[in-house]
Amino acid sequence: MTLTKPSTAQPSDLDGLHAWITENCSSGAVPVLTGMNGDMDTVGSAISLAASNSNMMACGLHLGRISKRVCERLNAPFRKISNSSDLPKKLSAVIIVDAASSSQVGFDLPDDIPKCIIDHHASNNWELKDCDIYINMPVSATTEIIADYLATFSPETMTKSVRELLLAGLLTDSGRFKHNQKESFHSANVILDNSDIDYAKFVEWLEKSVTNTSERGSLLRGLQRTKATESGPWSIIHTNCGTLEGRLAGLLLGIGYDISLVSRTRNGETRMTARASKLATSEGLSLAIIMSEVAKQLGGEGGGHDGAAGWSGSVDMITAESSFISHVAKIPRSSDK
Ligand SMILES: [Mn+2]
Repeated sequence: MTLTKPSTAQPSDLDGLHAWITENCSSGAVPVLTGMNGDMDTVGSAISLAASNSNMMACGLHLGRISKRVCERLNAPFRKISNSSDLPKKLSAVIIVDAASSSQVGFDLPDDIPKCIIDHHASNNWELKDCDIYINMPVSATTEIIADYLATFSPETMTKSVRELLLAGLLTDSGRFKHNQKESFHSANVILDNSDIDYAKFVEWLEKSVTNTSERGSLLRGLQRTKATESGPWSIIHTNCGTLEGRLAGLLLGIGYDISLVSRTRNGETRMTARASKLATSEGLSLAIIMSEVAKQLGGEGGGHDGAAGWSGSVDMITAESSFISHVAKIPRSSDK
């Protein structure tokens, strides 16, 4: 497994992206594939981009909880597939949005056609050929790249529905504008400018996340099992939970620890979900790097962002958590120097 830091894209890369899209969409169908977690950023990016060309179609394995709600509200076109044989037969190319490696798509990609990757993760495992194009910008959400692209090259695509998809992706990936860079406010303005979206109303609707009785029970049991530990200069609060790990990790971080970690094991696969405070990431902690290190040590897949990352693989929970905690201990804290 290689971990390469992509060279940061320049705004002029969007010209290259547009040329690639124009060329490849002229000769056949181009599916826009989402990451298999189906989060709002990947789904919002795929559907919005696909709206700009009739030869594109947003496809993926899964719609996450928020994505499903937003797609239902907007009646947004998304094709659920289970593997590459569900894709149209004559493909001219494929676009993958918001995924740091081919394995994050969840099925084997056809390898005889050009691919375009549009992403914002800090590290990646893509293997590229000459006909491929890789766009990576250090933004808080992939929908920011798509918004920039559409506003420049296809402004007529920026309908109210597309803008809401883009905004929902940005809101969720930036933690409701809590851990984004200042440039994200520019993106938000590009998305909202000259639209009749009622911003406050939209946010309120998006925030309304209804949990059912069994999910609340699961979260509550997760809270009851919570343990705190010190790992080197960092404080960690951790537990395990059968569902909604991201939600629980967010709740736990609110208590004031540097890091929250929530694990779950199902059918021999363990999944870890971690969140870190802004203070911790500003003092040198990167959960993306730690999860990649865990993957190097234990196998499986790990990565994400400095403040939010995950790992999954086939070891038991104790082994996975121990690996995570021991990697955290090795990171120096800049305020300690
Ligand atoms: Mn994203």
